[in-house]
Amino acid sequence: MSRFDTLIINGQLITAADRYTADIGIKDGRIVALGQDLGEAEEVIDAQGLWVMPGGVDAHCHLDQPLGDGAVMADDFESGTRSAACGGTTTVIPFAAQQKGQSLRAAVEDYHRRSEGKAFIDYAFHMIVTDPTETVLKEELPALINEGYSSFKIYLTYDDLKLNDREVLKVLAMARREGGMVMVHAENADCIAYLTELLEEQGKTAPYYHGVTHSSIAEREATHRAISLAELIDVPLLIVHVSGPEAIEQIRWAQGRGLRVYGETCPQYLMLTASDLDQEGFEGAKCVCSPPPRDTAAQEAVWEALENGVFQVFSSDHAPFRYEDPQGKKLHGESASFAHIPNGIPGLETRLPILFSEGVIKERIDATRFVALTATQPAKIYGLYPRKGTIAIGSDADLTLWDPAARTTVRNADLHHAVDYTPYEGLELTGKPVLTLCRGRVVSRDGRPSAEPGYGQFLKCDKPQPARPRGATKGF
Ligand code: DUC
Ligand code: ZN
Ligand code: ZN
Repeated sequence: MSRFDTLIINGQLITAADRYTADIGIKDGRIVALGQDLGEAEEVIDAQGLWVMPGGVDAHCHLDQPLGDGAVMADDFESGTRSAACGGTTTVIPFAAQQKGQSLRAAVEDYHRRSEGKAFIDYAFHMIVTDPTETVLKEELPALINEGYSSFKIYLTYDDLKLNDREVLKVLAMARREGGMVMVHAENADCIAYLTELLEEQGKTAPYYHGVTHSSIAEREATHRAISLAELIDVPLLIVHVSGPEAIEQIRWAQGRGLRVYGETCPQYLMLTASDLDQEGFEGAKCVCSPPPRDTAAQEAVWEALENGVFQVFSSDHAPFRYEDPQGKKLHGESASFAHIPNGIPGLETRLPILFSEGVIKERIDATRFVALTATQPAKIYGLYPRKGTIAIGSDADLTLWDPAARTTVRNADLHHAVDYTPYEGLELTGKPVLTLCRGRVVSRDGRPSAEPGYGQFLKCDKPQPARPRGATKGF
C-alpha cells in the first residue's frame, strides 16, 4: 500500500505566511507530509506552474434561510455549496436564523434538516439572534456556543431582526462570559426609516434610492455605537460587510486604541457603485444589498483597508434572489418601492477569482494576504483553525490549485448557483482555480463540480481565541 492517497507535486505553496515550492502528501483526507521526494501515492497530481493555496473559507453567506416575508432564497445547500466549490471554496459558514418568538435551538435544528446530505463541501453554522429572551441568553446560547456554534450575528437594522441597545448589551455580556464571536450588521434603523419615508412621499421609489436611504452616515453611526457597546462590556466584535471609509475609520480608530474589533468586507464593495443601482427600469434591483455599494472613492478606501490590515475577513455575503421571480427580486412587482426589494446579491463562486484577479494580479495585495483574508483569518476568527484555512501537517487537505495566468470572463451561464444573474457579467479576470480538493477529494475541476451532494460534512467550531476579552477590569 502507498504511503499516501494523493501527492501534489511541484506546486508553489502559498499560505498566509509563506511561499515555497514543496510536495504535499495526503492520507485519509489530511495533510500528512510536506517536503520533497515524498515517495509513492495512489494518485499524483502535478501542480507544475500552479499556485497551491488553502481552500477558501467563505465565512458569510446565506443559503436556504427562511425569511418569513414570502421571499425565497434561490440557493439551498446543494446549489450553494456546488457553486462555492467551483470557485475554489471548501468551507462555508451560512446562518441558522432565529425568527422572533422562536427558540434558537429550534432554528439550529431546522437548519440541520435543511443542510443534511446536501453539501458538496464542509460547512459550519453561525446563528442569527433576533430574540434574546432570558431563556436564549441564559440557557440556549451558552449551550449552543459550547456545542460548536460559537459565533452569531446580530442586527441593528431590519424591523424583523434588529435589537435595541439594551438587548445588544445583554447579548455582548453573554458572549463575553461564554467566549462566542459576535458579528454585527451595523446600520442605523431609524435613519433608514426616516429617509425612506421622506423619499417615498416624494415618489422617489426606484432601486437607486435604496442606496440613498442606506446612507454611509447611518452605517458609520451604527458601527461606532456597536464598538462603544462592545468596549463597555469588554468583548471582541466583528463588523460585517463594511462598505466604505466612514465605517472603516471607526474600526481603525477602535483598533488603534487596542480594542479587539475586527472587520469584514465583500466583493460588491470593490466592484460595484451606486450607479449599478441606477439602471433602466427595475434592473438596479439586482444590486440592491445592505449596506449598498457606494462610489469609487469608497472602493479605494476598501482596498486600502484590505491591504493595511483593518479588515481581517473577505466574504461573499452571498444572498441569492432570482431577478425574474415573484419570490425573488420581483416579490412585490417591478413598480414596488426600493424598500420592498429583497436585499442581497450572489457571489459565492466569484468571491475568490475577483479578489485574486483584482487584488493579487493587479498587485494591490500580495498572495499571502489573499490567503489570510479568504481562508486563514476567517478560520481563526470562527474557531475552525488549524483544521481549516491553512496548509500544514494535520490540517484537512482543503486545497485549491490556481492557474495564475488563465483568463476568463464571468458569465452567469457558467456559474453553478441557482440565481439567474450575476452582477459581474462580462467582467474579465486573470487567474482561476483549476482544481479544488476538500479533505483530499477533488470537489471541482476546471470550474465544474466533481463531487456529489452529501460529501460535505458539518463542522463544529471551537470557541475562537480572537473572541477572548482583553480582560479589562470592570466595576460591574
Ligand atoms: N444584507 C444583509 O444584511 N444580509 C443579506 C444580504 C444583504 O444585502
Ligand atoms: Zn447583514
Ligand atoms: Zn449577510
